[in-house]
Amino acid sequence: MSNCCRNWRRLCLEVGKVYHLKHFGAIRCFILLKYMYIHIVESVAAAKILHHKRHTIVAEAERYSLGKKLAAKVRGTFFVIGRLEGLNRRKYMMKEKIRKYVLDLGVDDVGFAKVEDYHSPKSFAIEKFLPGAKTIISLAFQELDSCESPSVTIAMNGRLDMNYFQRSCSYQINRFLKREFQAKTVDMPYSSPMEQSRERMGVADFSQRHAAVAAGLGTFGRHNLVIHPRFGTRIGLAALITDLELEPDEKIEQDLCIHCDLCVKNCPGDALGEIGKTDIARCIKHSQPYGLRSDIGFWQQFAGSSPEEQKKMFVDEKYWRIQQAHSIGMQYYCFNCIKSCPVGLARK
Ligand code: B12
Ligand code: SF4
Ligand code: SF4
Repeated sequence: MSNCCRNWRRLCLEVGKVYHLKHFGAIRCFILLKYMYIHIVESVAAAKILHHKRHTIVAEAERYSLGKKLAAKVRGTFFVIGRLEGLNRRKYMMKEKIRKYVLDLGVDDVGFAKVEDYHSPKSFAIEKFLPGAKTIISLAFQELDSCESPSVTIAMNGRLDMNYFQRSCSYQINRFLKREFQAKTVDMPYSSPMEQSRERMGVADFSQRHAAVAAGLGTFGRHNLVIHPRFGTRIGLAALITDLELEPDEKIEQDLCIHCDLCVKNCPGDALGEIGKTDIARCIKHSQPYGLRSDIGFWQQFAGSSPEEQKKMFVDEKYWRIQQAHSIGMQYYCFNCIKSCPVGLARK
């Protein structure tokens, strides 16, 4: 063990609040940033900074007491150090094991929320999906740069890649939770399937956005999408619901939207005029021009057409686009509110 590592450990013991360093080996330390990311600092330089700032840490740590957690601030970075004992510690370690598994799969971020903290006005109750559910595990996947391609084919293809990956991750995480903790878990749909009924009219059974916000993965932006503090709007969301009781992550309090209104200005359908509401009909016209509405319109027109006109309709590109949208299960033609949002771009 290097001196630096020993110093770091001693420092932590003196602060008296770190119990889980050994899980990360020499000179790695367990750090949660302000937004509750896990950062594992592996560099000697980082450990040295901590060592030299020892008194600052103690002083700052006293200042940033957050209930059961303790925060220390060094050079603008918050270190949140858990004081964990007994059951809490076991829950915490279980959560960290899950977090590690999830991030190792290549998921970009993961957050945990108590079922009671999920409040979505139009969603079904969580009990409907899994009786006895305790925790929502929300996953964030970075959109590929494909979403910014001038070619809509490429943008759609990139989204499909992300969707396949997300499905595979959800499946593997579900299996892992069963294998490791004998947990009952269900995967929540990324988009479809959703209950098809007159009452619901295209509202999903479960809101991925509200789950992500509850799990501390981001906040709602002016465009009504979730903004992640690192990846901005360029994220897709997925979630699992489990009967495991896990420590929830803290919600992000800061408003991550910088209110530049670029999303509003670049919306071709003028669907974001009203704050806190997406005009769905206006959005769909541009984002899903070959979705269900268009399909119904096609067949209505077909029914009222002569045999000659019907033949022509089948060789029209509109029909081919409708068919393609259905067969690939991906109908989005507009990504403007995602790609015009500047939050998170500075890190690229
Ligand atoms: C159906 C659907 C659509 C429909 C209708 C959306 C709708 N109902 O608002 C249409 C076709 C319009 C659509 C468009 C888009 N969608 Co869409 N959509 C969905 C889907 C499948 C279900 C949405 C839903 O019914 N939610 C459930 C109900 C219960 O939510 P809700 O209560 O109606 O919530 C709305 C309001 O109450 C309001 N709201 C509630 N609380 C608060 C609080 C604050 C502070 C604010 C500001 C607003 C707000 O915000 C919500 C949006 O209007 C979700 C996936 C999912 N299952 O969640 C993806 C999803 C929301 N879509 C997504 C995306 C990216 C898009 C598009 C950019 C298209 C694209 N190219 O991908 C556009 C963006 C439109 C926009 N700016 O809002 C992503 C969002 C990712 C993110 N970063 O947040 C999701 C989560 C898919 C995913 N799994 O990643 N979508
Ligand atoms: S997807 Fe396109 S049409 Fe829909 S809200 Fe976003 S920018 Fe507007
Ligand atoms: S484009 Fe600007 S106003 Fe719109 S969500 Fe992003 S930061 Fe907020």
